[in-house]
Amino acid sequence: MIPLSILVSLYTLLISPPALAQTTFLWDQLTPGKNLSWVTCYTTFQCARLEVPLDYANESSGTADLAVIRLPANVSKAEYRGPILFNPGGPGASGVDTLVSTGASFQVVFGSEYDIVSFDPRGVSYSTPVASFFQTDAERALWNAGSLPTSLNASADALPHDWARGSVLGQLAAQRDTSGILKYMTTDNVARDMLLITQKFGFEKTELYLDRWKSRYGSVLGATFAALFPDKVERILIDANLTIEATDTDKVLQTFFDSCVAAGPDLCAFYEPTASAIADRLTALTNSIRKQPVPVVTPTAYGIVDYSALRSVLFTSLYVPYILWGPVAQGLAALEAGDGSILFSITQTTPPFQCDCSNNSIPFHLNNAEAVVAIQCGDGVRVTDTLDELREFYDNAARTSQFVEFLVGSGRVDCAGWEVYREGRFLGPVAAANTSFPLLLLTTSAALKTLAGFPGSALLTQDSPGTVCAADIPIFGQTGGATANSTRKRNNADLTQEEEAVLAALQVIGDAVRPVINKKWGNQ
Ligand SMILES: *[C@@H]1O[C@H](CO)[C@@H](O)[C@H](O)[C@H]1NC(C)=O
Ligand SMILES: *[C@@H]1O[C@H](CO)[C@@H](O)[C@H](O)[C@H]1NC(C)=O
Ligand SMILES: *[C@@H]1O[C@H](CO)[C@@H](O)[C@H](O)[C@H]1NC(C)=O
Ligand SMILES: *[C@@H]1O[C@H](CO)[C@@H](O)[C@H](O)[C@H]1NC(C)=O
Ligand SMILES: *[C@@H]1O[C@H](CO)[C@@H](O)[C@H](O)[C@H]1NC(C)=O
Ligand SMILES: *[C@@H]1O[C@H](CO)[C@@H](O)[C@H](O)[C@H]1NC(C)=O
Ligand SMILES: *[C@@H]1O[C@H](CO)[C@@H](O)[C@H](O)[C@H]1NC(C)=O
Ligand SMILES: CC(=O)N[C@H]1CO[C@H](CO)[C@@H](O)[C@@H]1O
Repeated sequence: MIPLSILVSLYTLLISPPALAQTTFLWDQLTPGKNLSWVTCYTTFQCARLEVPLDYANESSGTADLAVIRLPANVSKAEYRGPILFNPGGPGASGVDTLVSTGASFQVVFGSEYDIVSFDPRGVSYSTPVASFFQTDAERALWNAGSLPTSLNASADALPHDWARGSVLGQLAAQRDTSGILKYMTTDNVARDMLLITQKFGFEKTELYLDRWKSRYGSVLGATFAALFPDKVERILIDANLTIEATDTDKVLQTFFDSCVAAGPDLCAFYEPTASAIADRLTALTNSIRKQPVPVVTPTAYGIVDYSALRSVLFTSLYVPYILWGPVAQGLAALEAGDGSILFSITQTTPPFQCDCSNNSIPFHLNNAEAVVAIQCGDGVRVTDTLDELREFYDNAARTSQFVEFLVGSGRVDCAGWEVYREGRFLGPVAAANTSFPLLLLTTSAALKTLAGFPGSALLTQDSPGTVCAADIPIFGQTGGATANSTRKRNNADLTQEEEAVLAALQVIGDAVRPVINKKWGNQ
């Protein structure tokens, strides 16, 4: 029997962490150890804290303690097939929080002969030490509030402003990194941790499965794992590397227009008889919103739909057409009529920050913002650009995409002030002479470069904007309203009961990780 552990990296622009997991288990009361000693947690799950070296190249560098969670297999020992490792992507998202809400569905999809396993990556959430640049939740919320949303084309000073904020954050991070965790949060170390977790289950080889949620980071993590440990790969399935490249965004937007025309006025609220008429209508609306933002006050929330908000909703929707294009079309039509509430509700999926000022205790759990920056900046080559150089970079990139305003921020502009880098971090090439089993990539876009790096791998393309096959469900097949609901009509006649159950479970998973866009970092 093939030992199997699978990495599932679900894409999120950012995962909105289920509130449930924060309150119901006290991780700090678990004793970390070099083995996985499980205790019951979150009712049906088991939790353990695993000690890992901060620096795998230097055992005296100290340790980090990973929060590891599993939904145990429910079969006899003979039928047991090992762990399936799930990484929630981001980077910076909590695997624990995500698994608590999706574990049961994963087990339906993969089968109860597997342990469904996840973990908070080093520096993230319940793993300690935690990456944190702020001393209180209120301090963090105030900083983040100043950075939303983030079109670098919103005004002439948007880019310099973003650059300056990145510089503040970079200095803050360096100054407040008392635990020294930051430079060890790189993706190569996360890959090493995944292998160690697999080994602690008594398995040597890993099967990686990266889910269809277009995770640029998931793809990076999976490919890094394969490049570092080609002989530890049982199989890797990278499902839909939908890194939307600069040049792709314009094509995907065109598909939005084309699909809207094809769907007709009943299903697409922003319908016009031709794609170019829709494009013109959108341009007119965008120009009008730039001049005059729309205030929104609902019984539960309030805010502004301005140029940045409109552009970021559009941009985000390019990644998840099936979920957001219906509501976005409705939102655009309503916005034209002066009602910003639908578009606002798409951006505002989490409740506003409420300060419990009586007790600002650390360590922080919701440190996603810090984790994203630490991993994203720390992974890369040091950015030494001056503001003039960044502007030039932006202008060049603008020639390839009309959404460059969201594409060059993270990783380039935001990292220009980052100071904490680890010598010897993995900088590629993301390739391996021969993995111990071919990679399988399910994708809608050019993953060909990756394939070229891994001889013998295979590519399976599936429908989505930009490719050839027919969709099994129309993008505008469902007018879901502002609340995304991926329960969609399919031609289910041929499905068995078991297939129906798997489909339903996949929809639960998809809904749990659908993107939220009212956060500063990670929208790439
Ligand atoms: C961890 O598990 C291994 C293998 O079961 C065992 O040999 C070792 O003693 C354990 N270590 C600790 C610290 O419990
Ligand atoms: C290993 O880590 C220790 C503790 O941080 C440090 O003192 C030592 O210089 C490191 N060794 C190497 C070879 O980097
Ligand atoms: C994902 O696609 C991008 C762009 O086509 C490519 O650069 C990257 O290597 C791909 N990664 C994987 C893991 O397929
Ligand atoms: C603050 O919260 C921490 C952790 O939840 C708790 O241990 C501590 O007792 C609380 N302090 C006060 C003053 O409530
Ligand atoms: C910025 O916005 C203006 C007005 O909407 C638009 O014409 C221009 O193409 C945008 N430029 C970039 C680089 O995004
Ligand atoms: C790649 O690895 C497989 C299995 O380990 C082996 O059978 C094959 O000969 C290798 N191919 C190359 C080109 O090294
Ligand atoms: C989604 O839509 C389906 C069918 O319209 C409905 O039965 C279901 O309750 C909805 N789910 C949510 C979470 O709104
Ligand atoms: C083999 C095994 O572990 N079976 C268990 C699966 O789950 C049911 C319900 O929780 C238990 O009753 C079985 O013992």
